[in-house]
Amino acid sequence: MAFSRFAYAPAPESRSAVNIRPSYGLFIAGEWASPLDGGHFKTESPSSQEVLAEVSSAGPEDVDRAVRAARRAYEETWAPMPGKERAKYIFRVARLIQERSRELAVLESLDNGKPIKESRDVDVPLAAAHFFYHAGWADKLAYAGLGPDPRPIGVVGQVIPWNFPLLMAAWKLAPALATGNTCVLKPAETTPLSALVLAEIFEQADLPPGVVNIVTGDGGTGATLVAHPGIDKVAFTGSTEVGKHILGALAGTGKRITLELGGKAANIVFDDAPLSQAVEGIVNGIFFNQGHVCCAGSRLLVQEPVAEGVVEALKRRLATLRLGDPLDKNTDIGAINSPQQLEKIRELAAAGEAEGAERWSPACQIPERGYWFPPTVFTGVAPGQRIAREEIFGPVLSVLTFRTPEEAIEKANNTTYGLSAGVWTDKGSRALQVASRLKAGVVWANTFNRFDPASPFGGYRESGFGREGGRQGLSQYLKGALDG
Ligand code: TAP
Repeated sequence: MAFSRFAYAPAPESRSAVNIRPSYGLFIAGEWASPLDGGHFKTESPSSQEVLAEVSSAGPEDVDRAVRAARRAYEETWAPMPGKERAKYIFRVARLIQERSRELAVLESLDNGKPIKESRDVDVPLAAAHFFYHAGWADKLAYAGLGPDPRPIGVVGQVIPWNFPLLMAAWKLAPALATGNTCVLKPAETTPLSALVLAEIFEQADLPPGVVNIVTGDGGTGATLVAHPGIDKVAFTGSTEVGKHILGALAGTGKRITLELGGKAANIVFDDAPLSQAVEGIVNGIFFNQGHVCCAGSRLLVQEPVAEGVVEALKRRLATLRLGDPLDKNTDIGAINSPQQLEKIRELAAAGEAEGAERWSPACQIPERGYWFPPTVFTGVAPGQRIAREEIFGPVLSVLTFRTPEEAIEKANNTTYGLSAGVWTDKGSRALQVASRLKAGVVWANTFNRFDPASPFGGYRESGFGREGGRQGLSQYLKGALDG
């Protein structure tokens, strides 16, 4: 499915690395359980629409069983266990993720639609890195600057989205486990498989029963989980809309909550930037993972003198990207995760055209089956247009221009979100000065979309609150010395 000048021979990763079961139960108290009052649903591959497996949907009784199992494990096993013993389990999980990395990468690309080179080189290694990093903290919490006697919060309900299914599970589970909490995790309905293989890994690692429970299902299962009275803390990653709803539903319950929500990041390119490097950064910022990235650089702010050249170079680069089979090692752009998401991207792109922005995509062949959207660039975008304000969560870039640093900062901050931003300039002082005035949780300088478990990640304003990663992330799962 190439649309570049060069034709690459197909180089598909073998599916033989995965052994998908025809059906999966719920993972509760260390066992695979059939739903008591839920049902079943099918998960399909977005690139081929092939049904991959039947998955259980947890009803209220199932969620209750999972929360009770987590409570028992919390009280009897996990919280009383010395940190150095917990560390051994978490370390083992990290090693097993590495051992099963090929299988996990293929599975993630099948279920999510993302290119294998991303699942293989980004999602899976970073997931292992999160477990390794947090294994290291488990016996050192008293030295993390979080008070002399930091204690776990209890049972945590965790709800995650479909864009980085395994990685988001790792972001949630690793710090919670390191700090002595037990978990009930709900993966997204369209991408449950890697979390279920993670459950197999917990079995392999002999993680005590009930320490992690995985309840698959739709948004209703998520709502039941976060509302369950046996949950002490909710950690949610997903859309701002659902995040606001959860925040409202939890008001007055005394439950702790962290929300990692949407974004509309500005990627700011100054005229002194290394431009070819910046073009790579722009491509990585928005077209990586089909733009299914909360911190995607979906607004390009480029300084006027170089705007035309940057856009031309960007278009030339986009014309070389390959869209198609996610399992092909040469694929750059995979499938859109679901028909609903494809519809949302189409609707917003049509709104961009209707509002007068100029739309461009490289010539490309769209596969007949599956859900696809070509990389798309809008130029002549005005700050008030929907494509400049709303999160598209797809491979769509809105280009705006600026004259002065002041104007760039004002335009970058002109959003209800505040998750991430990027600055491209030759001057270190300018990068630091601009970064300090951007209202975003993460600011990358001369790079974009870089992640490290030691680096805290999270947002401001409608992008949520709380941090994941680093000691800041640990603190979200601990009762500090000050709050008893
Ligand atoms: P959502 O529709 O919000 O879904 C996220 C998760 O919440 C899914 O597991 C979903 O289940 C579940 N859910 C839906 N309604 C719920 C409810 N009322 N109560 C509890 N749980 C509920 O988001 P999405 O479309 O999957 O993910 C895309 C969004 O996530 C984007 O806005 C993106 O920016 C954001 N995101 C943010 C970050 C960070 S770190 N800030 C990282 C990744 C993604 P179903 O899947 O079954 O609907």
